[in-house]
Amino acid sequence: MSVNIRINSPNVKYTDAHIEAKYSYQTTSVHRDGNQVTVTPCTTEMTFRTVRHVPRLGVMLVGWGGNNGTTVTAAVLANQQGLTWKTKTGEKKANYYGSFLQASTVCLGPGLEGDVNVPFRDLLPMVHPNDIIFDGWDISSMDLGSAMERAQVLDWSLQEQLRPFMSRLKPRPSIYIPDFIAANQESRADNVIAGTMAEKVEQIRSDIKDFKQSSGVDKVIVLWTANTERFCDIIPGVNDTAKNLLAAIQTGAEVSPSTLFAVASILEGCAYINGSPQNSFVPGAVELATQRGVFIGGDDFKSGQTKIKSVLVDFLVSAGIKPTSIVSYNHLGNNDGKNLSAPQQFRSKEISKSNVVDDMVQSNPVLYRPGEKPDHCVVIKYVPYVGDSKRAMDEYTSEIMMGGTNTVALHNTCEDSLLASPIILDLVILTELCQRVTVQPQGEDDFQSFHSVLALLSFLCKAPLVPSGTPVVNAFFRQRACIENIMRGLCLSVSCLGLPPQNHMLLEHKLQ
Ligand code: NAI
Ligand code: DG6
Repeated sequence: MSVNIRINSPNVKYTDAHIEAKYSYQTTSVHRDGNQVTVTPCTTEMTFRTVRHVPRLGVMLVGWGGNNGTTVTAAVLANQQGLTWKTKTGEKKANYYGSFLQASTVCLGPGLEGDVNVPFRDLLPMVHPNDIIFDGWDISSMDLGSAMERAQVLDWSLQEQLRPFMSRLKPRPSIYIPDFIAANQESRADNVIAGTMAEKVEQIRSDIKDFKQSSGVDKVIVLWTANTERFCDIIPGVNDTAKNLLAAIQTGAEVSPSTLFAVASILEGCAYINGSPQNSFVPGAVELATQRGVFIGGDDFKSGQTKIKSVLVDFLVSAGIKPTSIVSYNHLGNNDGKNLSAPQQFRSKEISKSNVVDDMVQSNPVLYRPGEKPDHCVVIKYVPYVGDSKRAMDEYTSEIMMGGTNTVALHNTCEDSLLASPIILDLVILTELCQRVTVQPQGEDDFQSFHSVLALLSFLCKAPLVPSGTPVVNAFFRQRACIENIMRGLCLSVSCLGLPPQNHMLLEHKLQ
């Protein structure tokens, strides 16, 4: 059941078309001169405007026939139909657990009977996942009913109910350049677009147009959940600027499939999100998105081990404990694990899994000297038998008081695709919401959008893509607070909703 929130404040205005919230953005400017630190509070007045009309959203998945692609599509169909199914532990009902928008709450403040918590999804008008229409591409031609069976993620009795609907869905042919993914994927590639690189991009653009027209959706977001590619080199003259990248596509120079999809989406005005670790967003792609005012976001879904890491290391460092070694071991047996068993594709994943503690470490010069970092080792092994049920084992060793050692060991077993699917939904729904938000700083005539590089998605990504020169935040609760406070302002009146950020001071309970 959804909750209807209306803000009772002169700072928030509701019109038929918009919610407008006046917001006082309070920050501090800090100047350091040797041991002297001067902190100056600053307030910037601004108006947030959110379009209230929620469009019909179409999502095109690259890698639609994979474990994530089939699982997220099946989950939405099951939720739409309110399906239930029997398992050996009892009856289960379709839900959206794991989606912070659908299944987590925000505290609005104290009511007569204690704190009032509402679902995140009810803060502002947002697309409901049940209303998303899916389409997509895959280099494997298998229909989604059979691909769901191949994935071995969902319970069999649920698959039986979904198969008639899933089997009607067929991935469009895709761009296959064998050099970018593991050689062990070749046998899947029976559904590929022929022609030159430029023709392939044109085909993807025409697929987007076709989907938009045939489905009747108002807007389309494209999301890469296909195999992890190897990193590509940043080559001056090839992919360093938008102009060079577009020229390289015409001449057939080396451009990865994921970058070709990014270019096609941007040229169609569709936001593009990268759920895998590779550097699809070469500088030329970022420039193209910025020039065209199209959102891009990524990289690599932050679903399990890394999510815990972005909580645990923040906890240790914030508690004044010094992590000195982090060893993260994984084994899994799905097709993602098979692809990652090749060295270059593993290297892409290793990079995105390894940089996630940097901001937390750098925030504490009491514990770490400049440039000092914990040892950080990431291992991934392919073990077919365990399928999508990934095992992640982590050992965190830290220095505590007076030379003591504190070791924390974790073991996590979980269906990887059931963690990634709700993140896919959050990514596209949050991106769509951001497309309806504009901000007018006081004294300026125009409302402006968020930056094309949509850093707000960082919470959902292992290696957050941020505008050049801006800080990367990995710490989980800082990332979540960023989204929550912007949404509170948008609607409540200190950010999007116009409400002040949640400060957790509870002073009303602490005074005589
Ligand atoms: P999967 O291997 O089951 O699915 C990938 C699909 O992409 C396959 O069906 C494959 O045929 C297809 N494909 C490969 N190249 C393609 C191309 N150029 N165009 C269209 N389709 C193409 O993998 P899964 O488990 O669905 O994961 C997908 C991606 O998400 C992987 O890169 C993985 O590393 C990443 N990821 C997964 C997480 C999870 O928890 N499941 C978390 C973080 C990232
Ligand atoms: C092995 O770790 C396979 C990977 O695709 C991961 O399962 C995926 O990136 C999720 O990683 P994490 O660290 O968020 O659990």
